[in-house]
Amino acid sequence: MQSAFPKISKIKFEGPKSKNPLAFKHYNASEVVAGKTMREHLRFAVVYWHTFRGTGSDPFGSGTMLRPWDDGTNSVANAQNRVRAAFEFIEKLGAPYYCWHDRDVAPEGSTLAESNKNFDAVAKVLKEEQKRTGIKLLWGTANAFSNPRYMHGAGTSCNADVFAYAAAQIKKAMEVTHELKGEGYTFWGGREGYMTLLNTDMKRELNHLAALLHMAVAYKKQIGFKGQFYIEPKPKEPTKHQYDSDSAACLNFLREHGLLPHFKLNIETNHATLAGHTMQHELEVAGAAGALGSIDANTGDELLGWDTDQFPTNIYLTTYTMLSILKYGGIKTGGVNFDAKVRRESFEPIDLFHAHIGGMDAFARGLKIAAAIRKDGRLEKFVQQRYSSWDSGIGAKIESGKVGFKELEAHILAKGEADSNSSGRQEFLENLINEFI
Ligand code: XUL
Ligand code: CO
Repeated sequence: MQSAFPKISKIKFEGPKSKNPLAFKHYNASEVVAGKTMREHLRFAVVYWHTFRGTGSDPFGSGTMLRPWDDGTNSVANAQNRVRAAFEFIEKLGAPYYCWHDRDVAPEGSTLAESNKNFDAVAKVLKEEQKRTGIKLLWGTANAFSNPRYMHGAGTSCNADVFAYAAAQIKKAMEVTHELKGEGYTFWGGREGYMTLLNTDMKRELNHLAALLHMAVAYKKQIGFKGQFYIEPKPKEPTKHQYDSDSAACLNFLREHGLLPHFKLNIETNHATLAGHTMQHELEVAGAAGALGSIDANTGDELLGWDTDQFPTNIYLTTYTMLSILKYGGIKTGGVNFDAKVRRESFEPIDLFHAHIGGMDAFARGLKIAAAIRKDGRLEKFVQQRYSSWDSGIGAKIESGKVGFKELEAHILAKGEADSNSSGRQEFLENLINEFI
């Protein structure tokens, strides 16, 4: 196959002074920050769906993307060629990982058997290319939302046969993930939610979703797949209400159904903001529960209320993201996965490079800044000090469960009034962050 990106060579680190749009200014894979290389900290991944299957279509117009390596057909041969173009891109970019949905990489057939056959034929090329380049699969997933059969949901469909189809599809996607030595497997409940409660038996749907995930846990054990399972929160779009709406809702669902030991969360920025939260809020909720697994790195647009999946370039966003990630011990099994797409107007192949280079540099800066803030220690010390009333005296007694209402009443009756409060110093702390940006 001809080169898909003939004019572009391997993207190098040239440092902050470089004016080369095809060079990293901050992401220096081998540079050590806070005890690990940037490559090890960030574990960047390229998504197959937006980057190699995104057409640029929107509800008002058709595709715009120029992808010379793609013949536009739904053939297996075209899908196999596309794999080679994808690996050329990921290799030139220098990202160590990629992620896919089953239906991104291989065309869906007219029967499940035909789809599985197509998938195997493309997986063979994925395996060859992984071997040739050393690029690894961060996670795989099944697209159980695009096909019209999933109109009412997959695991939460009112149609039991559709549930069975989803199970069969997930089974195959897990097998291929395992075969390609994937390091994880993600569940995003694309249509696991409702459009109206008038036609919905929510309790039954949630129980079915839990049953599907339990089956996946059991099958994982059967085939000896050791990768991490992730569940990806999103509050709405395509449905009005998705059951996996945010970190807290996912954790509650997993806990209620005895699934928590088997899952971590894959937190996506634009999903966090759609849920009315910040990315950092979602990371903290997951981190506090020991369930921070991976991130889908992107950003929304302040003025648009939907999942615009833009590449992250905001240094505050990446700094706060990395502050929380470092606080919880860094990314372990997951990665920084660019679930992001170039704008419809950015239709040339080179735009894919600009987008990813920008995202990787923004995260490298976020990492360096967050590490510097942690090394400086003032922020952490401030927070420790803020809670110091809990380190001894009555606070320590409450935390250790040694006192109840009666003892606390006696404590306050003896004092007459609580000790005075200290300022929260939000502005001081915001200025402190700005010292590092
Ligand atoms: C959709 C989304 C998905 C998941 C994988 O908003 O984020 O692409 O990441 O299914
Ligand atoms: Co995502």
